[in-house]
Amino acid sequence: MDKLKSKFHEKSAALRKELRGLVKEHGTLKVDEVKLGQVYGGMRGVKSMIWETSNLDPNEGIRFRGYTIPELREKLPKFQDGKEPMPEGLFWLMLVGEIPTQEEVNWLSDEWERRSEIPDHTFAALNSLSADTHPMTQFSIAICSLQSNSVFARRYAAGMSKLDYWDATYEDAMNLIACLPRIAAYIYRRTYHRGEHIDPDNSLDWAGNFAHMLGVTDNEEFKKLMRLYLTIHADHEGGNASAHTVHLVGSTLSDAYLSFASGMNSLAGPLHGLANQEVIKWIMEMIDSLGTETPTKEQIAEYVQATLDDGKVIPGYGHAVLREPDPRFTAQRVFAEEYMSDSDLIQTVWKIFDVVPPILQGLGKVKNPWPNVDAHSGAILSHYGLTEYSYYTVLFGVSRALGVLAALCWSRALGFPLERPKSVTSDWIKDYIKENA
Ligand code: CMX
Repeated sequence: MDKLKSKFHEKSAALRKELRGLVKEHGTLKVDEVKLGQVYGGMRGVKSMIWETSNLDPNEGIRFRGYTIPELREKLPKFQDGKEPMPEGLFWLMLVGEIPTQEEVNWLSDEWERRSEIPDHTFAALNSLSADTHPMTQFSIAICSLQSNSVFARRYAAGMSKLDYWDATYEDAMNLIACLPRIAAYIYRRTYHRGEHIDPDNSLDWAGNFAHMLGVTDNEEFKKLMRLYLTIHADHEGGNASAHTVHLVGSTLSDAYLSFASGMNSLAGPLHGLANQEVIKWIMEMIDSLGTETPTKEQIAEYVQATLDDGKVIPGYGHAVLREPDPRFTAQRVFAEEYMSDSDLIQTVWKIFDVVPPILQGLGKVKNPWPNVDAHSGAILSHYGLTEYSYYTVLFGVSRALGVLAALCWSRALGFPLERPKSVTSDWIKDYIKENA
């Protein structure tokens, strides 16, 4: 058994034992109460699931196993003498709760490279799709097509014991994560570059190799960006739509491939991950409509107002949990300040940041007027030549695999049951009000 797997087994078996006792002793302890507004309001804030890999504070933002993004940038191992963390290190941290050594992260890079062979039928499935199929649809189909490799599905069919679910899920998670850069790059090249594919460079790390296979630019900064990008998008606790979808589907014992593909279909919605393409589309339309690449704050304010008057949301702003600027936005801003602060597009993103919050605050209903992760990413990607914005959510998806699949390993190891909350009808609610209000 490899070192990561045996560490995970040791830690998860100990927690499983502890939790059994804890639930037995305190199972009736109230941890929350649900209000009618939450029942009709998308279950905001209802504490109803366990997610070990990260936690989201409304004001401070995300912490991965207790570490903030600036701390991860400092503490996680780097590729060669680079400054950005390697996503391999974050996966290790999320899975076993320890910052790995450089040697451990290098091992994980090599291990993912070893597991990265894609079956021919996955390429054939992608090649059968029309080139205008949305990249997220292609991504989801490719992931489903890989499911024939599922160790969990094969061992389940052969009568695997419940106690081994964690083991087969770990194998699936590792294999799937290993394959994602190649698949995602294949989708990019077939959709936007006449199917001229670029072979992997196995001297590179997971994120660096992905950047290489995308073939957008020779600029080494783009590899650094991918390391940062694939780290900061990886996890956002368990209640967000894509993570929760993976959790829900996984709770039926669907394997990691089917569960993750479902999560990607959820990420593909414009209120969630697709917002990263919507942001840059909205900015480009604004630039076109104003006829200038350097709009003033006054011009931006008018355009924002016109968007709201048309009954649309301002993409990249607002959040269901956060109540302050998203630290993932700030991390990208810090990167942009270092490498491209004189870009007109980046300057526009920063002006939008000054203009939008007071306007949204003025509406009196928006709970969080601040930018989220999606407000910044498109401008940085465009700077390096990745201008095909309908591809952006695939990048988010590749990263999101790290968190949701580490969490799926925990769900299987802790023996979580089928998820099945209770629904009621509006008639039931009306009767309840009559009797209780
Ligand atoms: N622009 C305009 N109106 C907004 C808004 C925005 N950016 N954010 C929220 N509102 C509106 C809501 O549409 C809602 O209006 P109605 O009452 O008329 O329906 C009202 O403000 C209250 O919403 P809220 O409680 O503040 O926000 P929610 O928790 O319901 O929704 C979110 C959160 C992210 C869906 C919402 O802020 C939004 O639509 N933002 C734009 C899309 C976006 O950037 N999504 C990406 C989020 C991050 C990610 O998952 O990747």
